[in-house]
Amino acid sequence: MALNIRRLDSRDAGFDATLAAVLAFEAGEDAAIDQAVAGILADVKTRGDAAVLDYTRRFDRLDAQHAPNVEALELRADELDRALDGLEPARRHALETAAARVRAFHEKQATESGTHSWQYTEADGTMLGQKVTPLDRVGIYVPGGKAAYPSSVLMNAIPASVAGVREIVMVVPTPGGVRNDLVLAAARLGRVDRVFTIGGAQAVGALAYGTRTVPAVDKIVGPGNAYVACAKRRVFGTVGIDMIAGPSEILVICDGTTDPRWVAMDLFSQAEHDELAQSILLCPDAAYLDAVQAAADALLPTMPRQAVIRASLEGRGALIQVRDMAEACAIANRIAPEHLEISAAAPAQWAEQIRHAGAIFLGRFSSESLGDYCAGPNHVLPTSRTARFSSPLGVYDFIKRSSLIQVSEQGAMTLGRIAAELAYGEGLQAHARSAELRMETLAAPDPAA
Ligand code: HSO
Ligand code: ZN
Repeated sequence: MALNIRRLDSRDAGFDATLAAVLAFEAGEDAAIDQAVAGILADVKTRGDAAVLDYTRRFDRLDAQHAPNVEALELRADELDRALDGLEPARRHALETAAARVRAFHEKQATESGTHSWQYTEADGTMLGQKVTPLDRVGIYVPGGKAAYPSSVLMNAIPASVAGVREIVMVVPTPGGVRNDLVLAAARLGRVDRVFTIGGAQAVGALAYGTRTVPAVDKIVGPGNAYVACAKRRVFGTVGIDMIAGPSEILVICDGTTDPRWVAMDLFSQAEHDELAQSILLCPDAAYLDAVQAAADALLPTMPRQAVIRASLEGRGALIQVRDMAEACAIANRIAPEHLEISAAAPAQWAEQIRHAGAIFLGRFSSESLGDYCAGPNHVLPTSRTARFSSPLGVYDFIKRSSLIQVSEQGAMTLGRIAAELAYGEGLQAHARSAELRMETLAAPDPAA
């Protein structure tokens, strides 16, 4: 059956409203999930290991023999080594190459300003600056089951490791006791320090509050199901969190000269993640949109995940005819997609016009899937139009800054006068006097002189 993908034309009256409706996405907070998560978190906070053990046995179907205590749920370093050594050689080579490329990109990112300390000294000797410190301890959540992506382990662990985080703790549920060796091998290559086979809201709680066995971390990153997302929202403030990612998105802008099968498959590649994923194509050429539709129809039956792809493309996908490439760029800025492919002969001139996108793929050979695995940049990207104000996960998410202020005697006189004046204006006497006491001492004649 042909794919029934929505076809739009930017010249049509009502296009703006239609586009807004296609883009609309409500994360939909579920009150029942929120209540369940609140209970689990409170229980982990008060009962610690005992609660983590109870929920893990229940939700991951483990008996007392396999999960006698939380200590037994921690993997030893040699178990990660064995997972890596046991991989089929081509798989292992691919994972190692991906890890090396992702590390190289993030090492380059770490040389940027913003990830380094700096300071300057004013004429009167006052020094001001910024001191950068990596986080002490980070928790990485890795989903279990079919959504367990080894590539995501690399993408979360490597920037933390490059940033200099002292300890990286990973949690991954093993429902029924089944381990994913590719995930464990990725943890090894990502230089994860400790791995606990726990998951769900109870794992988020354990990382946020700490238990006898699981150390409390300073920030929790990584994707998860609705329970995990809800738990991360709830522990935010006690710990830092990364973004709460929405479904994957791809926007392709094409000048109409790329092989339509390539573009159809690129749309499929994000559609296959999730029924709610969003794949959109913008092109000035109506005949080309027809060709992509035909290619998609021909290719769909060959896809193991065709049901997911169909649901995504028919529910949230669109093939949109635009006036020209410049208009395509303007619409792309409105969509602010997670991934943008500029599949065109001269991509740079169009990329210049893009202001909002998580990752921009230039030229027809830059398929988004290469970015997902091994190009080097991070694949954890802002979704649901948040690229308007946020950035890919990076080294900068695993450091923080402290301000440095060292005031000279001369500075204490000039700054003291300004501070005291403003403090009296705010009615804060102690602030004013704190500055003035120093000024008075400095202004008094030196008895030794
Ligand atoms: N495209 C996903 C990441 C991913 N793709 C993992 C494959 N594996 C992020 O939007
Ligand atoms: Zn992907």
